[in-house]
Amino acid sequence: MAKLFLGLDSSTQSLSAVVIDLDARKVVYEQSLNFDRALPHYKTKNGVLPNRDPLVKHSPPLMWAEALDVVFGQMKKDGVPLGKILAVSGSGQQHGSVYLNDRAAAVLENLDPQKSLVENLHGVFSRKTSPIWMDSSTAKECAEIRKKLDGIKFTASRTGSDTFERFTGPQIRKFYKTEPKAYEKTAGIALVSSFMASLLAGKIAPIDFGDGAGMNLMDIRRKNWNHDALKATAPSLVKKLPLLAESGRAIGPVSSYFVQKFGLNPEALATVWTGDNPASVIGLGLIKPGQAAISLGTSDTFFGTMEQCHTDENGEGHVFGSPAGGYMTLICFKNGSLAREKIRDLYKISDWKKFGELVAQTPPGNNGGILLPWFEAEIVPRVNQPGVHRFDLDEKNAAANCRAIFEAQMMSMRLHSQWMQVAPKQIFATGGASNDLSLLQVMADVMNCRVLRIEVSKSAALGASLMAAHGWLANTGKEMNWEKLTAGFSKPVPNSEIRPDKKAAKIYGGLLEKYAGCECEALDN
Ligand code: XUL
Repeated sequence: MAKLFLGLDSSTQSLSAVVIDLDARKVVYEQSLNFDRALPHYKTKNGVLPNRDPLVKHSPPLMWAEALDVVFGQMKKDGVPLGKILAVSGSGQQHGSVYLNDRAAAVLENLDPQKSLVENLHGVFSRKTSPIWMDSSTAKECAEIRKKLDGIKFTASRTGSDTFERFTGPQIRKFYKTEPKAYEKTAGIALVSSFMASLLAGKIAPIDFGDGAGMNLMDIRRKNWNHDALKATAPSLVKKLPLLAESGRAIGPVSSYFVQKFGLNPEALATVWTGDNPASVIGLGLIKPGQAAISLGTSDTFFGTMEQCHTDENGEGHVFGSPAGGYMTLICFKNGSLAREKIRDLYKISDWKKFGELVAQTPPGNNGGILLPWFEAEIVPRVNQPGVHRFDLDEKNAAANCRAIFEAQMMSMRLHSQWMQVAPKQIFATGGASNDLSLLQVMADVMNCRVLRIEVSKSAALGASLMAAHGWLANTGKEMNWEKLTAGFSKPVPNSEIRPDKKAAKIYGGLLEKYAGCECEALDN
């Protein structure tokens, strides 16, 4: 009998489902439901509720629950053999939080299949809307918590990250300060991931070590709640938080709601969910320490795996638990594709092919020319005042500026990932701009390691389905190591390997110091 596992990903704009056949090493079903289009009555834009304050970004948790009903209904309609699914896991957009009152636990245990999830959940929230990762309204709370935890270095070494506006702890503190009565009535705080897992399991689900690390509340090394962080955040918080557990671990059989309503296998295991980034790390096959991926998207993201926990003294990068054990890091550079587009448009370059050709026409190291492309306030390094800075670079030279922007982005990644103390052995490149070979050559040369292109559709939901498989195998005494489990699911694009050019790599090794100096100079001004 085929071993089928379901992975769900509740992201900002959509809920996706992936079903894998483990023995055949294949994705056998994929679906995605866009919140704005499928559930317009919530009036969200890109999954977010409108708000007069541009810093406040909330979403309705009922929308996520309704999406689960719709996605299961669609899977049934599409003939997905739900009766044969062995386990379900999932991932959620990180940091977002759901506030439940003291009725929630009982309601979850008795979900009525004659009603919809929305009808069942009526009256279980102590806060109607959920702050999500795009919210940046908690600068004050971040400063307050950071101060109580003795500054950036110690906040990061205890919880894995410095305090960030989107992180759950500062969001909880703001709720406690602005709505103390509603905070008091809150019996349980869930993350998006653990809320969705709770619906599947029919009971309050644990938070996992991956998503838990995005809260500024979990001790990153001991993997339990950090009492100093809890105390610095809000009173009586420990009573409101669920247990912490490994992602993919069995919670119990799925709620009978899904069995009776959609024909889900009554013995299917509901397992602990994680955040979308930790799940993507599994979906991309980043299992071994020293593996890394660079996603060239709207923002550029560097993902890496680490065996030992090292945290960033400067508080720029994040450390989360990896679903495969050990740790993962996430470093987000805001000026990614948007900055590259700005340069493309500035020099009236017709398309990306032409952009790549111009890069290829210029020498590695750009004769020492450096561009700092902070078109927008930057996360890494922290730049509050946007600005574009050129050093030994002629503004009129289009080709040199095309090379300079990508070299700077890669040198910044190399410089600001050094705290991990793991030099990547190979990098998977993904996202729109990874199609361009001249850019990937710069990546390989600056990082001084081989680069392979990888394109995985729905990497978070795929990672979640693999977590479900891992949890089910462990639960049935047939534990399989992660390397074997994920083999064949995320393959690099054939013939896409690019090796560093020794000469070019040497040039960048030398240039890195100059680049760091330019950053310091620009930041000082
Ligand atoms: C990570 C983060 C985002 C969300 C997106 O820290 O905030 O990547 O997880 O869903």
